[in-house]
Amino acid sequence: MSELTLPYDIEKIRADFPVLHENHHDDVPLVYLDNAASSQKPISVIEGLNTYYREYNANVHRGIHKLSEAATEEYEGARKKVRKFINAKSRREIIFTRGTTESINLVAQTWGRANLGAGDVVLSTVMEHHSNIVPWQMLSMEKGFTVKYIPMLEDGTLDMEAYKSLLTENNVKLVVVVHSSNVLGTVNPIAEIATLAHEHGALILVDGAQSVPHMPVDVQALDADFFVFSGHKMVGPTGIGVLYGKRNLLNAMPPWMGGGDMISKVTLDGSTWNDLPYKFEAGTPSIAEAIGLGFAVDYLSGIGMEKIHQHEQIMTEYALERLEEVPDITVYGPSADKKGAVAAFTVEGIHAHDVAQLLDNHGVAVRAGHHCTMPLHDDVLQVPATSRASFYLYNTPQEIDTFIDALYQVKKTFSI
Ligand code: 7TS
Repeated sequence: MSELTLPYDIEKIRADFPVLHENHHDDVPLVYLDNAASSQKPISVIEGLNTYYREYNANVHRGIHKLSEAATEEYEGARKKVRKFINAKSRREIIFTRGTTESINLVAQTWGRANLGAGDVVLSTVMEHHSNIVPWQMLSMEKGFTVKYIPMLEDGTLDMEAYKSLLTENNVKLVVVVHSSNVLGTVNPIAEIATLAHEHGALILVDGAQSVPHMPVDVQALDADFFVFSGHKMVGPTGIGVLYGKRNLLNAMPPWMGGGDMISKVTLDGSTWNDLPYKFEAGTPSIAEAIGLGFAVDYLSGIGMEKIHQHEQIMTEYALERLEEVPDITVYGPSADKKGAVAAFTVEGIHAHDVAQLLDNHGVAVRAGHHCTMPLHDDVLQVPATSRASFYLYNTPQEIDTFIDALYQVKKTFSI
């Protein structure tokens, strides 16, 4: 383990995250391996929120007073930071939402409602998070289109041949696909999936909830029509997320929620809509949270997404190697070189929830359950639940050792 060379000074990074140094279990330190659910926050983000509330809290786009101007400047500044971070062409293509789930529902309720009908197909995958299945199922019940699913190969990757056939055989209007799976870690070949979708006249929506926090993302290089993600998984606050959309598509879409800020003119007989991005940001937005997301982007960019990705690859490879040593363990998903920073596993004879519960006694925080991917668990993995360790920029090889030691203790408790 000590031979592992990390791309940055890990102790310096860890010093930025106060919660990692809190005493949660009296005598054992916290080993936080539930990053796919939500990440921890650095001081710069926590202080950024604090400073906003203490020094320039006001509504945005409304006041002509100094405080409102300061809040608006930071809020719009965050939008510019996000634009640069994912290489969108214009800040107008960055819509602030509450998170990935809301971003997908927005596209379903606006683009979907306007463009999908009987005879059409929305193509999803069996490895999607529920948030990229259920909104399409809900809309399909109303509009009469069909939701179909790209199957997977044995190695945990998407079946690209089946994808091509599904595109050829159906009137596919939209492909909705996760960039990096929150359970298997599979990183899907988005650029290739997008090219094929476009060749067949379909658009593509990419769920980047597990990619934007962990690797460099360039929405133009991927040629994604819509790309969505959440702030809280990328060292930012909860309650803020992003919908990126190509400008011509967003311009043509009707608004979703009506109210303040999203209008150009309101009369008692009808209304007209504001320009992008405000057309999709009705009401007072999550101001502090957007500003906090801006600080999160600054923090990640300051380290460099390439380096963060490199660090996580080292962690994932090491974790998989150590998990392999432990008898009676099944790890799901592709090999480390094709995988994000996730290891979902089961221990023979012990329920996934018991594994997580007992690991917690050793200070090791993992998640157990179906991780909002019931079809993946039921139809592909054929287990009701998995335990999942997921890594981020502040995790260390020593923490993986602690996790593995704790796993041996769990097995001992069950005499396995
Ligand atoms: N898509 C993926 C791939 C996700 O991993 C998640 C959250 C979402 C969408 C939804 O994001 P939200 O911010 O709108 O909730 N995934 C998880 C998880 O794996 N454990 O807890 C939340």
